[in-house]
Amino acid sequence: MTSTNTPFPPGFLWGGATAANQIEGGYAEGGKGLSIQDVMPRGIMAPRVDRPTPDNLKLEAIDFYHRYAEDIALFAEMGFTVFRLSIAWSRIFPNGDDAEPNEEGLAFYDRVFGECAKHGIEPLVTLSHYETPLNLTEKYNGWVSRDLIGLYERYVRTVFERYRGKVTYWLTFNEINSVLHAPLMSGGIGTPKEQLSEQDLFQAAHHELVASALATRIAHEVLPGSQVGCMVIAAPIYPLTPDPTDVVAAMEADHANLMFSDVHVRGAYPGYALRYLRDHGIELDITEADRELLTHTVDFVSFSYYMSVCETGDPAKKIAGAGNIMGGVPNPTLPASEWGWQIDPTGLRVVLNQFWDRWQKPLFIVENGLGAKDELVEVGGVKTVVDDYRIAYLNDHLVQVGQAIADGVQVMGYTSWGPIDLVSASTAQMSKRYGFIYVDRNDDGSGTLARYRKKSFGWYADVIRTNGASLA
Ligand code: BGP
Repeated sequence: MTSTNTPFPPGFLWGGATAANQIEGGYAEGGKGLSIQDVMPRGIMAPRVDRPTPDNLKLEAIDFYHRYAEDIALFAEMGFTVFRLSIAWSRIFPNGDDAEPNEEGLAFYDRVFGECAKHGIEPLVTLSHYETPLNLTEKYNGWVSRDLIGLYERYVRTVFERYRGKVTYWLTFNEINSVLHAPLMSGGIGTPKEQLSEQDLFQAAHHELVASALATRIAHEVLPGSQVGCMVIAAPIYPLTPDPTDVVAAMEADHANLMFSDVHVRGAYPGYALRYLRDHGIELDITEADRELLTHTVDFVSFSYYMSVCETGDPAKKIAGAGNIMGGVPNPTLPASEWGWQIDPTGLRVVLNQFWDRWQKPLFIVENGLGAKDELVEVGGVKTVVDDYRIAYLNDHLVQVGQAIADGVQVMGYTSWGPIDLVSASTAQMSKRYGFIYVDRNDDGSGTLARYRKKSFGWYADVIRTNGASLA
C-alpha cells in the first residue's frame, strides 16, 4: 500500500495520548507529593477520601514510572511520531507551593524525553492533566484561589526552562472546559460540587484561563519555536428535534463549552459569556492585568472527542445520558459503548469543521478512542486481544478526520487515547481498556503488568506507515 491516496498531509503527527496519573504509578517515589488523584480511588463519580488507600489503582497504575523505556519502544514499533503525556505537577513541586523544585522529578522526565528523542518521537506535553497537587486543594481550594496563578507560573517556568529544546508542543490544561462539570478533578476544588457557588466556579475558571494565557506568553518568550495549545472537550451538541427551542437549547449548551476556547483564541470573553454571567448575578474579579494577559492567544486548538450529545428545551424530554460528565440528552439514532458513551464518528467531522470555521487555527485531535472490555487469548501461541471492535471504532473516526481535511480543515495530528491500557479517569477501572497494548492488570489490582500487542497494534502501525491510506 502506498501513501499516495490519502487526505492526510505529509508530516501529519500520529501517536497516542496518556496522563501521568493514569500510567505512571510510583505515587510516592522520587520525592513526589500527593495529587488529588491519589485520594480519588473510585474516579470522578465518587467522593474523595482523606489519604491514599490500597484499592486505588492509580497508585501503581501500569508502572510507566519504571517501564517507560519499554513502553516508548513499543510506541516506536507502531511508528508513532508524537506521544502525548502529562508532567505530574506534584513530581516537580510536591506540595505545589514549594520554593524549590524536586530534582528527582525533573530528572525523571529528562529520561522520558530522552527515550522519545531516541526514537524520533515528539513529546506533546500537558502541563496539568487532572492531577493538581493535593496540598493546593486542601490549603487553597484549588483554582478558586488567585494564588494558583502564581504557583502554576512557577511550575511552568521551571519545566519550560528545564526541557528547552526537548519539547516543542505544550498544552496548558487538559479539558479546561470540564471544570464546570467536575470541579475537583478538573480544578482541584475541594468544596463539594453541590455546595460550590457559581460565583466561585466561574472565578476558578477565570483563574485557569488567565494562567493558561500566562503560560502561553511565557512559552513564546522563553521557548522560541514552541507551540502552545488549549485543550477542550469537544462534544458537538445537536438539537434533539427541529423545534427552534431545542435549537436554542443546543446553542446555549454549546456556548458553555466553546467559551473556553473562544477566550483562548480570541483573547477576551465573548458576548454570550458576559450575558450568562450578568443573568446569573456573577461578578468576576477581572483585573486590568488579567485582560492584558488574555490577549496572549494560543497557536493551536486541541481537543478530545468521544461522543456527541443532544439538547432539548423541553424539560420533560431531558433524560440524563450514562457516564457522560458533560450532560446532554442521549441521541436516539446512535449506538453506545459498554460504558454508555454514544458512538458518532461523523460528529468528529462536524466538530472539526465547526472549530476551523470559528477560529481558523490549526486543530489537533489529542484524544479519541473506545473504552471496552478485552479478552486476552492465544493466537498461534502468542497472547493477544482480537479487538476488531476497537479497530472499527478508530477506523471510522479517522475516515471522518480525512473527510474534514478534504473539507479544508487544517489538522496537525491525531493521538488516540490510551495507546496502552491505563486506569480510567471517570471510573478508575483497568477493565475500561483503550490500548493497542494490553496490560495484564485487573480491577482488583492483580496481574503481572506484562504487556501484549493486540490486533489493533498492527492495524495502527499500518495506518501510520501509509499515512492513512490503509483506512477502509
Ligand atoms: C478524558 C480524559 C482522560 C481520559 C479519557 C477517557 O476526559 O482527559 O484522562 O481518561 O477522558 O475517559 P475514561 O478514562 O473515563 O474512560
